[in-house]
Amino acid sequence: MSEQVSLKKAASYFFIFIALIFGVFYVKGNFLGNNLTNNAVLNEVQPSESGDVQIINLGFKGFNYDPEIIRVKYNVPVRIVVDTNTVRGCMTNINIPAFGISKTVTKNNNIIEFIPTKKGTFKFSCPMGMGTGNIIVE
Ligand SMILES: [Cu+2]
Repeated sequence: MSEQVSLKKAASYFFIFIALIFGVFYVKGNFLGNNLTNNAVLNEVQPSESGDVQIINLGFKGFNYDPEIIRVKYNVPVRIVVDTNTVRGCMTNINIPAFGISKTVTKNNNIIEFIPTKKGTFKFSCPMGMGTGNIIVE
């Protein structure tokens, strides 16, 4: 009987622990968001003269960004439209270091734009690297 009680206790401690971790990630995501709002504007680019834009819809699936691999054409503007209904918490802070991007998307500002001026495979991730993927520029 006492064993059952301590099991229940352990389970509830575990649950609180997990809830705290998620809470920290959520707060941290929002905190970073406030700091990076201004930077984000600098990262936005206009479509090329020909009007070509590569539109990628980015969501969240299986504990990671979906798609994890984004294939784009070299030198053609990329517009990543983030589904903030599924991408949440710290995952909303999206970093693409190779192209100088660190932006926290919100419901009303959920677009990341840049021109892939380098060919190769480049990482994108949330601040802690929980969510991560590759942008392949060809
Ligand atoms: Cu994260």
